[in-house]
Amino acid sequence: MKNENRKVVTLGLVIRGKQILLGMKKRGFGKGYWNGFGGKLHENESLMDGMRRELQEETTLLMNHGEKVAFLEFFFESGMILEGHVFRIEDFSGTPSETEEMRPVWYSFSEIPYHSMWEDDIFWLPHVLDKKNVVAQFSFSSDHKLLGKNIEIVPDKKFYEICKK
Ligand code: 6OG
Repeated sequence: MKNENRKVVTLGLVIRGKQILLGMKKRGFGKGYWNGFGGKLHENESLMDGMRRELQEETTLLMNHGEKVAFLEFFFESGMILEGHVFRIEDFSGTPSETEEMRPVWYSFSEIPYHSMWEDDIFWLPHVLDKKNVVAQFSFSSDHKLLGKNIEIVPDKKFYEICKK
């Protein structure tokens, strides 16, 4: 049975050498946090198409190729579950521009502003930047405090099997 509380979201990490493009979220869920780019899928949209659309809407960049690198589940006290599909995007065209939703800024890997990001990020993002695949679950209170976590670094083959499902 389809769980109406479960929503599928994309999260794109745009990477250029040892720098990552983060966006300051200007409105909506996660406002005031630096994050990757992405959002909920439209009906009948594939993950890849949703990722491409959100990246363009939020930064004006065109994604030429993206690789799935993490599968994250966020459980909220309200009962809402976000299923996050994380993409590493190194092949893109254009120059990032500020949009209504996001203000994009390049950060070097050593200067990522974890103190102004969702609390889960520090537990999985460093692994992904280190080219590992991550499968993780995080639970959050209604005021967005991290309550619990389970993080697994998964070898390529097993990750591929998980992603195929
Ligand atoms: P819209 O509501 O803008 O999509 N997102 C999270 N990202 C991280 N790193 N941690 C979380 O911890 C998150 N919860 C949501 C997924 C929301 C965007 O925010 C991401 C989407 O890219 C709870 O459609």
